[in-house]
Amino acid sequence: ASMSASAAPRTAFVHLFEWKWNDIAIECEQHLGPKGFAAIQVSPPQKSIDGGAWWTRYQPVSYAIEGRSGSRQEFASMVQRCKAAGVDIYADAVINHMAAWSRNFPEVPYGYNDFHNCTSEINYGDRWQIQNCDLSGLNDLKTESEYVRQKIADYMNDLIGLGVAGFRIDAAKHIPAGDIAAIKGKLNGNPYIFQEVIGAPGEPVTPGEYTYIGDVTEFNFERTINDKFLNSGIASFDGLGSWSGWLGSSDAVVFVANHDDERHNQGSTLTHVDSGEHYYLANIFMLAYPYGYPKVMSGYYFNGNFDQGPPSSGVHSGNACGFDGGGWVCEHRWRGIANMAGFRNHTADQWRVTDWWDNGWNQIAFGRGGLGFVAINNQGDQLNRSFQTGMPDGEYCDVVNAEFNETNGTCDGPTLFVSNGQVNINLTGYKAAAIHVGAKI
Ligand code: LM2
Ligand code: CA
Repeated sequence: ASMSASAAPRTAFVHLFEWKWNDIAIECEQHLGPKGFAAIQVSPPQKSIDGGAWWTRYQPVSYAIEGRSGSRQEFASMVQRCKAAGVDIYADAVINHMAAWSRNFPEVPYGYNDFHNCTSEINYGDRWQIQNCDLSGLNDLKTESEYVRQKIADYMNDLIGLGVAGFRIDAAKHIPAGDIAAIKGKLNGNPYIFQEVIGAPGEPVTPGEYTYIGDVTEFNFERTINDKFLNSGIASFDGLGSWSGWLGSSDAVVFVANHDDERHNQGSTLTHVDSGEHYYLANIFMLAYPYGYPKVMSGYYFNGNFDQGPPSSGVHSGNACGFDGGGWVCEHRWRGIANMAGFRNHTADQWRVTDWWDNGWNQIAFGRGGLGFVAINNQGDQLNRSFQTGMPDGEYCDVVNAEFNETNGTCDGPTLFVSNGQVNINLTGYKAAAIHVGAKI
């Protein structure tokens, strides 16, 4: 991606779940580009079964680029407008399966022999079943076949031709790593790839099998961030990144919630629905901490109906974000989340934690090698103390609680002073503060 006003790399991306292509284009220009986000994961762009539920998009019927989010032309225009704003597009590639109807998709075409024929319920203790049987009744493609691989690659190359920079490989655990590698070998250019592999204790197919192809989702992060923010205390994040059983930082895509778990795993996933300030603070933590490539979930309200599709009109076409009274949650625009993308970009050169402090429970603070400093108070008590930051002395905009104007170097809200490397931070319950060298007054 190109550089923002201040030349910093881009290090975080957003899932604009079910957003329309035209709305995404505007969002790139007005928000995501200026805030320094690297990319957007967009909903599956291929033609799907009809119906109002969100999950129809995970039931492909052909590889034509058309559907609820808009036309092929609108998709192409979005990709170009986002690119011009410095934001890449990652397409969600549903390539393990087709829709749950008869094994016949004339528009591709795929016929009976292009599919496996195991229709029994998957036993997750059995590698062969995980990768060859129908996932939730969805027709499982013979990804070992040269013909199927070429059809999938043709689809992905079509997207690459429209300017798509990367892919989420949906249900990657259900595709042998070697098959994904073979498909990748047919792709034009060198797209970014991250694979959705839900690691689980005792299962034979592991996330680590896929890292030689591209990045992999690290579900330990999602589970652990939930447990620590809600139960065991965020002080115990000390050392994250060196824990055994986790992917290496440079292989991991991390997230507080994803579109599945915010619906189906409330209670073991922090969500906008039921986690209140913990969800916000967890996103700030994810963006501050040097582990993995973070993805911010940005969805819509669904009022207890887990199947509910998106609002019929988008944020820029008749609806609005929740904080403006609309149906879209717009987490990526919550100030502390939006501005922590800049924090991560401006601290990327110091990929380490320094000056870690915690109170043994739910208050933490840490630095990023003198380029930034963050404090997170995940309990009701006040946090008021002085911290060593290693940062140059001066006045900084608190980017969780104020907007920094890069053009004229001003801050429209609270600032923090670093003096002799020390900063005093005073937070009431469930608040955070952060400063970085890109927002120095
Ligand atoms: C994924 N990752 O591996 C996606 O993140 C997830 O959202 C997809 O499931 C899944 N894999 C398949 O691509 C969703 C949704 C399911 C839904 C499927 C297919 O979570 O509930 O299944 O998409 O649309 C639906 C019904 C299910 C039914 C199935 C087939 O909910 O009850 O199973 O369709 O008709 C008989
Ligand atoms: Ca499969």
